[in-house]
Amino acid sequence: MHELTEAERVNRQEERKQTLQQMFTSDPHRPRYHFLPPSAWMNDPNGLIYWKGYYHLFYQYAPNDPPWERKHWGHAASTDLVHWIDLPFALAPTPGGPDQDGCFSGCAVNHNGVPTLIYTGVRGDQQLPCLATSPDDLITWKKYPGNPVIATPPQDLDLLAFRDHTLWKEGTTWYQLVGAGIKGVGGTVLLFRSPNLLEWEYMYPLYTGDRNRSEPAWTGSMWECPDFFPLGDKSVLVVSVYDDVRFHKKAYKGSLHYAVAFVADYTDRTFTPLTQSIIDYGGYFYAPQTMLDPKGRRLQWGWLWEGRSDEAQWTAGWSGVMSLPRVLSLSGDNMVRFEPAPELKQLRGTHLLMEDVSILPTSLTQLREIQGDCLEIQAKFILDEATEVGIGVRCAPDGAEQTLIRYDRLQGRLLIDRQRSSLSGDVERDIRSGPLTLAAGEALFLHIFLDRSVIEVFANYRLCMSSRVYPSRTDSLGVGFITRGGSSRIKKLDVWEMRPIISSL
Ligand code: DQQ
Repeated sequence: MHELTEAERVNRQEERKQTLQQMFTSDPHRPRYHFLPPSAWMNDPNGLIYWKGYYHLFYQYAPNDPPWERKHWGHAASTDLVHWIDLPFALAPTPGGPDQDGCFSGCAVNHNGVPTLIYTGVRGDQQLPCLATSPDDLITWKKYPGNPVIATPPQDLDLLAFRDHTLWKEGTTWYQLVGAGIKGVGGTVLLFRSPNLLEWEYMYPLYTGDRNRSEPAWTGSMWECPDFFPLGDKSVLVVSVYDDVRFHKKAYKGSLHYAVAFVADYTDRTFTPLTQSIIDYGGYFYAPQTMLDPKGRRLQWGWLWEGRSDEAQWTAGWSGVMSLPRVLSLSGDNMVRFEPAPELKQLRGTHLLMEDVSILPTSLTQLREIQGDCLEIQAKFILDEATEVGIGVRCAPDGAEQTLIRYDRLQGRLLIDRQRSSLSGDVERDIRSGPLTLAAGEALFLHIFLDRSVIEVFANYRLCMSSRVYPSRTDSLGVGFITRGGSSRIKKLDVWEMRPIISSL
């Protein structure tokens, strides 16, 4: 076969886009109000920044045909955090350059009025920080000819990996953390400083984990995607935990990979953690990054990966969803709290409100008034004598398919039970859980976003669980309730049908 000319290549891409557009219209699992790229593979959010009236969301993107390997930076912008405009990709690997095999994750800053990215350039086994600037308000990017801006990882450490970046400024000095892992010790973040973002001096590991601790305190062998930011009167370091021994290519699944937040005192470039917690216990939320917006809010997005086989993803023509934006705050006990951005309310359509609903300990009771696969649900439960309460979503009328979001009061855990989420054998179906202890007299408040194959749960705004489900039946649309060990009540229930956001192809 002859090499494709540029015109043939563009033509072929256009045809492929049209085919995909038709497929996506009838794809029952493709989310309708979460951000997704036009097609193909997406992973980490990158370079989040507010610039001249727009929220800019860059993301790891493999726009070509499967196996979706060479990472680009995709780009979208929004004025309201809900509707996104797809923009041309921001970075692509440069043949022969230090990023010829991939433009991996990184961040964006405003450097004296110049939008500037630091990202990981990949060439063979080498992964090093590279810089790019935009002359036109973030639409096109020029790579610094002297890339990489750090020529080698620190030589005095026996490192497993060295990639991904977070930047901040103190006075006139820029600081950078690079994600890494010290062999036999654990994940670490390496501190560098620079007067100009181009010349960097290595300082020391700002903080290092211990790979030998067990879950949920386990923090793995290597830390990806560090994010370091002030929150309240503390500083927060978020890292994505990765393990070399247990890691293999298809292992971005399950509890082996999660993001951890350390809330800390940070003074004189010394980091003293006060608390450590897992950001999302659902098993699908990874590589989060935050940005500060003009309202002073700390907003976070994460990558929600798929819970089905590579083949199923390739057949679908897309993989990976961006989480909804979460607003972060700090609780009195130095834990991070998460709430969905209030801007999402504009997507609410038909509304069902019910008060003082009694739930009896029978089988799943489904609502007759509302159903759907794109819903927002808020439920305030009074447990009374029940030991367990829960909400079922994506339920078939006969219950053959159902996904349960259950609270087990005796264990003090919230569970997403996907054992019957699909009749298809080709998808992940298990139970994931996270800790949630209610104080005496505290109600259970579940705020759930269902978007076809995506479920994001905020429990009392202090525990998040995100999951993926792929029901096979077109009538798996029901919403229901369960209670066990005794009856319970829902003091207030709100359910909204959610409108789609239209993303161009
Ligand atoms: N994915 C990126 C890396 C990062 C990992 C490559 C986390 O930069 O370490 O797409 O998902």
